[in-house]
Amino acid sequence: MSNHSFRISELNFNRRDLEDKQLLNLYEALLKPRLIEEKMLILLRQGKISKWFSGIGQEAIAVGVTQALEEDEYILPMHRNLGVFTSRGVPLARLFSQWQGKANGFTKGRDRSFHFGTQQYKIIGMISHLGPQLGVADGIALAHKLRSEKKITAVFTGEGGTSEGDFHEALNVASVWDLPVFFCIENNGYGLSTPTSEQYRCKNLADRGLAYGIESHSIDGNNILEVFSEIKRLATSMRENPRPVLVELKTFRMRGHEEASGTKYVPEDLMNYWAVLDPIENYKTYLLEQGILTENAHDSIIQRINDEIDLAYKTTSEEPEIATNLESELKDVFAPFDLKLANPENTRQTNIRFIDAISSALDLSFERHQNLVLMGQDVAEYGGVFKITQGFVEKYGKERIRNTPICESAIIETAMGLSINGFKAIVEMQFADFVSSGFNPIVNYLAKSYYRWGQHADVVIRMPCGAGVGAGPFHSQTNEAWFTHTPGLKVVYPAFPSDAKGLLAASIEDPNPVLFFEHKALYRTIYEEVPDFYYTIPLGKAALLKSGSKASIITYGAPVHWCLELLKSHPEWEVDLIDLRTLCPLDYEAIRASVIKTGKVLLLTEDSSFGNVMADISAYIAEEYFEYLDAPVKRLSSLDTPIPFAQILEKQYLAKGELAEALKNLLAY
Ligand SMILES: Cc1ncc(C[n+]2csc(CCOP(=O)(O)OP(=O)(O)O)c2C)c(N)n1
Repeated sequence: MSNHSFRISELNFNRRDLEDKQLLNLYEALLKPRLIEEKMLILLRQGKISKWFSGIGQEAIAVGVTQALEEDEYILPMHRNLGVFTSRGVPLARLFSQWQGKANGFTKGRDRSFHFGTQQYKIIGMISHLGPQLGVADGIALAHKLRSEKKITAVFTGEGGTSEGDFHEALNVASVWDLPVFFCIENNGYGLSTPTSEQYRCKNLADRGLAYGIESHSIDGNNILEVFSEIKRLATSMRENPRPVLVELKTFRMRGHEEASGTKYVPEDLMNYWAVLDPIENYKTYLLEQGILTENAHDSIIQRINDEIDLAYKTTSEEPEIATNLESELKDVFAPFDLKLANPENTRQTNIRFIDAISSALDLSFERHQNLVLMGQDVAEYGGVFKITQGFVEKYGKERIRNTPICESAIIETAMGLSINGFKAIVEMQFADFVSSGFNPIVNYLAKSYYRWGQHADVVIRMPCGAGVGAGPFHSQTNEAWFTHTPGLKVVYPAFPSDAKGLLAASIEDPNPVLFFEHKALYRTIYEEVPDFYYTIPLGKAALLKSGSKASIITYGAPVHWCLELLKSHPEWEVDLIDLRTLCPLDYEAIRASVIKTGKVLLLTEDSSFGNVMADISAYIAEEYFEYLDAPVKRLSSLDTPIPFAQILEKQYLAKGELAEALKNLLAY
């Protein structure tokens, strides 16, 4: 026998103070997902649905937890938790349409199975990566807490998912912030083919709670009355005394990981052992023995549920295939947003640094958006490593200016959860380089959420970036191209204080996820007259800084200043200098107009060469405006090496040293 060591020798049902009607309701709630699954297995064999992750034998967990929560409390289920959806009363026809990729589903055919959320039913579905929703639950719970609402949030993970970093980060954040999150580990013995012995080495996963300072409990996951009563008891106490609780619900996966993969690797005796512990059969026997249920009543419940299933299935079958619409496919990558331009009458200006402009945009945005929260390492009393948020705690309080543990993933997920539950969030990366530790939720959760099921991600991630400061490979990167490649993210990269202020304010207003790049070398070197008041600059508009007819330099960020410096000593080089300011959306019109005018283009970036943003702009110009060109499109980027530390090496790395020569050659071509 595998070491799925916990064993439930028998199911002892204890009704406590539950009335007959409640006991029967729980029974019916258990039966529903089972009967739907039986239907799905038939349809799967007939090739009418694509994939199925069975929860047969595990229903007591999803049903028990959902029934124990208030209807307006969020639940974040996993792929086997059909019982969450049925217990919340999600119409079956919509579920079936979802699984068949039809329009009446929840994702317009854009995602499959349980990969969707619905605010209407307060269910926030998973993404395939399993772990990220644990941190999202933190954010949802934080939003409740900030509004002083006595609500808890329940989130599921399998025991396999507990090996992911997201699990540990999410538990830790919930612990240090006392967030009322129910972390429910559904331990079903196997993660795909991997038994628990190869997944973790603690005796019970519940024991992990201790390491995070979190109360934890083990629950017999096949016993609906245990699950329901324990969760209800704990939920009541968590609402009064907000804190996370970890529960390990022990059960077994009775079918393959998904239907096609089978269960050959599961020892037969283990399967047999669990088969007799079926949560529905045993509960039925209990109800019959207690005289609460009769066989006749049982048959009529089955009939009623099956009728509902058949009717819903008929509705879905008659629904046509989804109609394709290119326009809406492209449009739905971003939540609609109409920036109301703010341009104050009073144009008093002060000469300030780039860094002050960022600080001012944040400050004014905090005044303007009462639901705005900032999270980052050392951003509170310490003011952030660049001191951009100095004094903010005194002004806006610790609840809105939040120091975080070092856990980029969970904090970005928390930001997503805040957005789901009505807040706006800013996450400060201490250095843009560290965003790699939060990459997954950005590119998979935040970027795809609106397209998948219409949930915007009102999150700005601030990215202090860039080289030229002698900081070596891990504090110098300009990693915008990691994100411009991913549909669903906006990417902003200002070069001047006034732009930084207006674009940051606009990014915060925008309900979509924005990566906001702030070049560290500009922070304290670039000054400008900047309006004192709140104003916005729309994303997606480049700035023409110099106008000339001989060539176009298209660039952004620190290289804008390299160009200005160079052109100062070469007034005879009459060029268009375009500062893109925003990389997504990109101002194609500004590029077009300049290329047509000059016929020669230099595309300049600080980033290393292969696959940077300019590679695409180059391809765009070559494809669309070839006949206007008087020279090959010239790209100038930094070396394809990591960024070296020693100043002399860094200087050699940066494209700046090649700029004068490259421009001279282009003009002479
Ligand atoms: C990050 C990531 N790695 C691998 C997978 C592939 N995968 C999907 S489900 C799964 C097993 C999950 O096991 P567990 O969390 O115990 O949940 P269960 O399927 O047993 O309910 C694996 C390996 C994935 N979806 N995401």
